[in-house]
Amino acid sequence: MKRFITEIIVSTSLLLASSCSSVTPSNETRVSSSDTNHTEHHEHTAEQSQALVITPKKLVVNQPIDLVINIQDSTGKTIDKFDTFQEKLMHLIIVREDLATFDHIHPDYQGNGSFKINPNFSSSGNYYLFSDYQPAGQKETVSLMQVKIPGAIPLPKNLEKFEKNKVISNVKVNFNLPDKNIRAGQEVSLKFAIQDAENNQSIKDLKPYLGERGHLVIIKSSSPLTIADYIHAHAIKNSPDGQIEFLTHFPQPGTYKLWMQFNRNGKINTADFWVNVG
Ligand SMILES: [Cu+2]
Repeated sequence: MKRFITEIIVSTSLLLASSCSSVTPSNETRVSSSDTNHTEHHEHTAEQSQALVITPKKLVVNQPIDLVINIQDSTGKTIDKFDTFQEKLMHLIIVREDLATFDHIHPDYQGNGSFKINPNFSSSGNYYLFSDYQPAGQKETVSLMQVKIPGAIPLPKNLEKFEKNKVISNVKVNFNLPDKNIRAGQEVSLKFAIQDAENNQSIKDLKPYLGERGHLVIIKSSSPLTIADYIHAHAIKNSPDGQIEFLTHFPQPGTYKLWMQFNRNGKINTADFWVNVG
């Protein structure tokens, strides 16, 4: 274990409880300033948990890196029992700070509050790890961790486009916004129509992915990223065939990136989009 050091320790809040956590000292002002639209969901609990990521000393690009995530309560005591939700014990979203990269992985539970992953970071930069888990008998919790991969940060290849149609693995995803002007705090329905890219026929044989028709992760473009920037929307049951629909709200004005994932013939596809929220 000598080669492991604790890279960064970050505390957490319960999901949607965006203002009751401190992240790293440098993040504190952001966190406390971003809670206005969350008050209706706000829940405090004494049993806050935190996630620590343990990394090797040497972090290099384009090589699988062994990371250990330890879950503890606010006093540092190990939390070792978790409830399964959406078919897994932990859902982990890894993004680079500029939201140019996205990974959704399910860490292996080793017991004793410890999860293991082996991600590959394709470039230098600051990466944020949003871990989503449910301590036994408690609520779904999101913990934020950070890993810095040293080295030169590549310039963005091209500016992001606000396209509403993407073709992924021969599947065309059409993103239908309810309104051109989305407002912060309003409930909005986000619809994704799924078509065969060759004949534009609606695809009606999507398989469930983690128990739902699709999964949608939304993160507000911010620096640094905080837990308050993370939204995990759930698909609506019984939406029409060939369509994946989510009900959510954007807490604050800003620019958000959306990653919508779905299962076609056993392959998970990810379509990403940007939206402006006023
Ligand atoms: Cu997941």
